[in-house]
This record gives sequence, structure tokens and C-alpha cells, in this order.
Amino acid sequence: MTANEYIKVRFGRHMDQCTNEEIYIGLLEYVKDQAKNKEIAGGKKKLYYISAEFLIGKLLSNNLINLGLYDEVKSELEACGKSLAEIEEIEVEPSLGNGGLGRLAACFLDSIATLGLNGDGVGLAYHMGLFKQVFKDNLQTEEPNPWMRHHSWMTPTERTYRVDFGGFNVTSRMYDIDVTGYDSVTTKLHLFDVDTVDESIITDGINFDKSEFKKNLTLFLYPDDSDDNGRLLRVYQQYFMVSNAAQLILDEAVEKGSNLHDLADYAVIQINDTHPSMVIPELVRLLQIRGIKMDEAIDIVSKCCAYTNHTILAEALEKWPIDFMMKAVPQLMPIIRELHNRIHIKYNNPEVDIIKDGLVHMAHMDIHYGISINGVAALHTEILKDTELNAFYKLYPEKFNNKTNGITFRRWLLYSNPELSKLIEELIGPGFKKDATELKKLEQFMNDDAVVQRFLDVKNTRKTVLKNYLAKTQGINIDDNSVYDIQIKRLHEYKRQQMNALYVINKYFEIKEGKKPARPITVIFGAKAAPAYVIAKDIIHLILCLSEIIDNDPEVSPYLKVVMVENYNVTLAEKLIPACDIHEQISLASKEASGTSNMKFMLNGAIAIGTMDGANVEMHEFVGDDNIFIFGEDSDTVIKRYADGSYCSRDYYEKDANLKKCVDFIVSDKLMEVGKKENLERLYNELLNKDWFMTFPDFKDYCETKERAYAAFENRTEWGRKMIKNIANAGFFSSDRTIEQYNEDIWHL
Ligand code: 26Q
Repeated sequence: MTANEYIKVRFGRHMDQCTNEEIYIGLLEYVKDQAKNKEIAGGKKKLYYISAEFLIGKLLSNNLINLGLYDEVKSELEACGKSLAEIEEIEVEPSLGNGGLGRLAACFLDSIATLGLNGDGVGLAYHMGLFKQVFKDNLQTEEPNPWMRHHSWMTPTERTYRVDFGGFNVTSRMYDIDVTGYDSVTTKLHLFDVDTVDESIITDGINFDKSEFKKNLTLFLYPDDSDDNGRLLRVYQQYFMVSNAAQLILDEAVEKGSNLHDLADYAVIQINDTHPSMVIPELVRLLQIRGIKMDEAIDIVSKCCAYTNHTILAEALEKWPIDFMMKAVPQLMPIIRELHNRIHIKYNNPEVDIIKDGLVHMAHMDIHYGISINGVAALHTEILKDTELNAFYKLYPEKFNNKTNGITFRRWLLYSNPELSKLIEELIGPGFKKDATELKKLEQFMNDDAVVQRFLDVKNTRKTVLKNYLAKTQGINIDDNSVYDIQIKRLHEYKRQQMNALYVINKYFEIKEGKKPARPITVIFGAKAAPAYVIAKDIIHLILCLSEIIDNDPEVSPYLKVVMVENYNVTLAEKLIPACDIHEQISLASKEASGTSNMKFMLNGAIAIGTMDGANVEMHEFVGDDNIFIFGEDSDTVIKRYADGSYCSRDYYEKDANLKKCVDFIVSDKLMEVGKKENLERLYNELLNKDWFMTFPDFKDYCETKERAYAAFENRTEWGRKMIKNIANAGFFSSDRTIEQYNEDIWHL
């Protein structure tokens, strides 16, 4: 049955008589129906990828592509005067993640299904995704972000569980989302919810009574906050997730014939950062309830679990106070104590203890009682081994391994950049869609100027698409003849959006002084700040103020534009990335575990300005010095500087007149006219007295490198060659490769 016929049966009307809303609902149900006919991945052993976040993005087009229905449905719509783009606008993006970690989980699901592996995702069905960002008076405000109101991709199942907490229990239900593999089988994303969620307890914006645990278990996705507020709620959420996951895992194993003693033959669990770590004691507890003795239960679980680390920022390594645990999940504490005691006796080394100073160290539990611990880029894994987790590396060198992140090319090339995809297919055939390493064949065209020109043409097309999209959806007008310089990622001091903002100030002064750039520059930011992360919000404020000042300055605005897109999310990323000329990957070396937007930009022919951090290091290895703009201090220097405590930002400020001038501008009269004194002064003082992520030492090098990049952009043919070199070498960063490595080294499906 075609989509049209399906809609006719469903609504009794032909597509051209339906509203866009009806067509969307019709297509959603049609796709669900088609997915049902697909083979479901099978096999004795199954992977359970447990994650607090799955940032899946909109699914309609993605599913149509993966099911091979995209072109057909597109033509059907066009035949009745509709475009798929306008139907997609009806779909609400489920923002069930904060950023990189959540989006990685979504890319992984796509690759698992595409490779035909027997693996499902397990997570939570948050009623509100990450808050919706709204700018008011140049400040970020937060609004609820509901997504499951009417028709969604979730289908309720018959599976329900009882989950016990200290003082109460809840009944859960499992909802499934089909994960369609590209020209392959389907797998599932299982999202658990409670029946008792009470959305009315939201009082204003995104605030609600955080002590009403029972009522709000799955109400909100928790932002990656630096504050304490609601941390206890996070423990409740995590336990709700893993208790459901553990019950599902045991039930499915038994249904397939396991006697539970052989659980490791039926299940392998990937713990996505420490958020699902309680699955270890919970499985031990449930195995005991099912009649297995403690010793053996621990043994069984230790053969099933593997842990991925996504950060070396110490403050992000979860440590839960014992009294939190006693309140929320008292039944787990005796087991955690037992797990701790064994380690304490065996190693007699406080550094590797699980319980220390009244805190439960989740990562430590994962490392002792798991088969594998991996970092997410080569440099990151080395830093884990050498410094952060060195004591553990000495105990278990064989457990440590690297799995450099990857992205799904289906979403980040085939879907979001059809023009580029088509050009590549014309040049090297369709093989790259399933085997990303085939992109390497593009290198043979690097000296063919006519082909180079076609890559430049595709980029220009996408730049115009973005221009029109931003005009229509955000009322922002940009010049598509300018160079697009883009930084999109969560707002964090270590990612150093503030350094980019200082560069903008630097450029503003240059233009004022008569030094005009060869071509207009458009600097685009997209970033949400955690609601309680004060300095991050101040940085957003600075950027929005700069944008206003420059727009209203006729001397500067013809040459420079600063844009902060509102509510940056997956949908916007899909528009921004294909249009980008230069992307900013400027984290302080050693702090960004991997980064994944860097890979998406590379695949779409943008050139990076970046530090030797995360996966930038591997990108640089692939493309060489001429095809990426590397600057700044390296991770060894940075790590040493932290160790000896010698950094003093004020010294740099006093010594570098240009830097001083840029920093002082933050608290100038000009800024105060459009901004808030309190916020701007706080940011100024933070930089001058702390600058914990060392923007000042890198600033000069950064400015010079940007000038080099802008100059290189003017040699259009050479630039086109750089683009091709980047695209041709992006194959390694396919999540298909990453997942193959996980399977080969850890999962053995
Ligand atoms: C922790 C405690 C309480 C509340 C929230 C959190 C929390 C939530 C989300 C802590 C961390 C996160 C997310 C981390 C994250 O996205 N890390 C990124 O993971 C990517 C995929 O591996 C990497 O590419 C990025 O470098 C890394 O920053």
C-alpha cells in the first residue's frame, strides 16, 4: 500500500484533501505500519544500551529514508502540491537529551539496527524534553518543552513493572519506538513511564515541586546542571530507569531459555556514562530475589556490564550521598556496601574505594564490576589511563579501551544534505552509504577544478537554504555571500564560547579602526545554558548584546554579523551544519572528551578551527596541517598548568593591550546601554580573576588563526580542495565503524 492509499483508508479522503496535520498523522501511522513488516533483529545474546538520554530528533524523514520510502512519499506529496518539508514542520522534536551524549546514543541506535545487531536502547519517556530556550531582553529564559501531546512515535506495550522506592512504589509501563535500520532490520528504543505523572504540578516555566518524587519521576529531562537543586530527584529518576531495565533484561533472558546463571550468554549492558550505574546493584538484588546467592549474583553481573566515560571534568563524575541513597533506594545500600567492602579488603587503597566520605562513587563501581571501560576519543582514553583513572588502569589495564565516537551518515549526510549526497553518489557511486570508508575515493577529484567548483556550488546552495530558513523561522537576516563561521554546542566555559565572543569584539574594533575584512563575516552561535549555570547565561547575554550593538552600527554591520539562534536543537543543527564554512572546536585542550559536531561538519565540507582536543586530534591526523586550522596550547601543557596552579589570568590581561581592550569592552558604556550591569560585571570579573578554562593564553593564537582561515577562504578553489579532503576522510567517523568496534571488542553479539 502506498502512503496515499493508506491515508485514504485512514481518513476517507485523498491526500490533497487533508490538512498538513492529518497528512503528518497519516504518514506517522503508515511508517509505523511499514516498520512492523520489517524483520526484527534477533539472536540469543542482546545488547541493552541504557542511557538517561536519547536525543533522537524528528523521525519522519529519517524513517522514510531508512525504510526506502523517502523518494516515493516525497513525489506523492508533490503530486498534490505539498512538500515533505512543510509536513515535517508539524512534527515536534522530542528533545530527550542535553547534547553530545544523548545524540551519540541516537546515532548508535541507528547504526546498531543498520548493522543488523541484536541491540535495544533503554531509557525514560520524559514528558518534557530539554527546556525550550526563549530570549527576552538579551537573556535566556526557559519554557517547558512538551512533545508527546498527540501523536508520537511511541507505542504502548503490555510490559509493566513495579518499582519500589523508600516509602512508596510505582507501576511503570514500557513504550516502544521502532528504530529502523537503513535498508536493514528494525530494533527498539524502550522508554519507561509511570502512570502517575502529574503535569499540573508545574507552577511557572519549568519549575515544580522537586520533593514530589512520585508525581514527577518522568516529568522532565534533567538539565546537566551544576547546581544541587533537585539532585535527589535525579537519583529517583535513575533508579526508575535501571530497575525497569533490569527487570526487562532478566525477563527477556528467561523468556529465551536462560536459567540466569548463564545471563552473560543472553545479555550485555552498555552503561552510558554513570547515569545508569545503579543497574549493577539492582541486577544483583533481583538475581538474589530469584534465588541466586550474593557471591554468584555479583559474579554474573560483573560479566554483563560495560561502562563508557564521557567526561574528565571531576565535577561531572557522579557521586551520590549515602543519605540520598538511603532515602530513595534503601534496598540498594546493603548491596552497594557489600560491593564496596570486597574492594576495600582486596585492594586496601582508598583511591579506588566505592564509598568514600559518605559518597557513593558510581564510576568506581562500574569499573570494578564491569568487563570494560572506554573513553570516546583516543586522547580522552589516554588521559583517563594516565591521570583521572590511573589508579584503576593499574589494577585493570585489560579493561581499558578506546572507542572513538561516530555519527550516523544517514541523518547527517543523506537526509540533511541531499545535494552533497547526490554529488558524491554521482562521483563515486552509492557504496559510501553503507561503507563510509568509500568516501576516500573522492580524493582523486581534488585536482579537478570543475569538480571542486561543484562542491563549492553545493555549499552555496546550502548557505542560501539556511539564510531563507533563519529568515522564515527566526526573523534573522544573514548575507549568503559572507563566510559562515559557526559554533553550536551546549554552553560551557570549557567549550569557550567566551573566547569566540572576545574575537568578535576584536573584529568590531578592527572594523571601527578602518580595517575591513575581505568579505563580510557571519558568526553564528547556538547554545543552551543549564538554567542554574550563571556564568554560562552571562556569556549568552554578552553574545546577544554584541549582536544588537553590531546590528545597529552602520559602520560595522556591513562587514560583521553576530547571530545567536534561539532554541538550538537537532532540527536546527540539520540546517546549520550543511551550510557551514568554518566550524569552531575551540575547547580547552584536555577538556572535550570527543565532540561529535566536529565530525558532522567535517562530513559536510566545513573546515575546523580547533584545539588539539577530543576527536579533533584524530581529524587532524587524517587531513593534515593544510586542511584544518589548529591553534592553542596542547593538553600536556594545560594539565601541567593545572597541576602547578600557576595560571593567573590577570597577568595575561596586563601584558596584552589588545586582549585588555577586548575584555574591558564587556563593561564599557556601549555594552551597558543594551545589557545588564550585574551580568556583564560578573562575567568580566570571572575572566579577570579566574578564567578557569584559560581563554587568555590562547587568545592571540586564536585571533591569528582565524585571520589565516578567513584569508584561505578567499582562495576559493584551494578552499574547495580542503573541503573535499575533509569529506573524503570523514569515513572513519561513521558510527557504523564505532559500533563495529564495540561489538568486536566488548559485546560479541
Ligand atoms: C549529571 C548529574 C546531574 C545532572 C546531570 C548530569 C549530566 C547530564 C548530561 C552530566 C553530563 C551529561 C552529558 C554529558 C555529555 O554530553 N558529554 C559529551 O559526550 C559526547 C559523546 O561522547 C562527547 O562527544 C562530548 O565531548 C562530551 O562532552
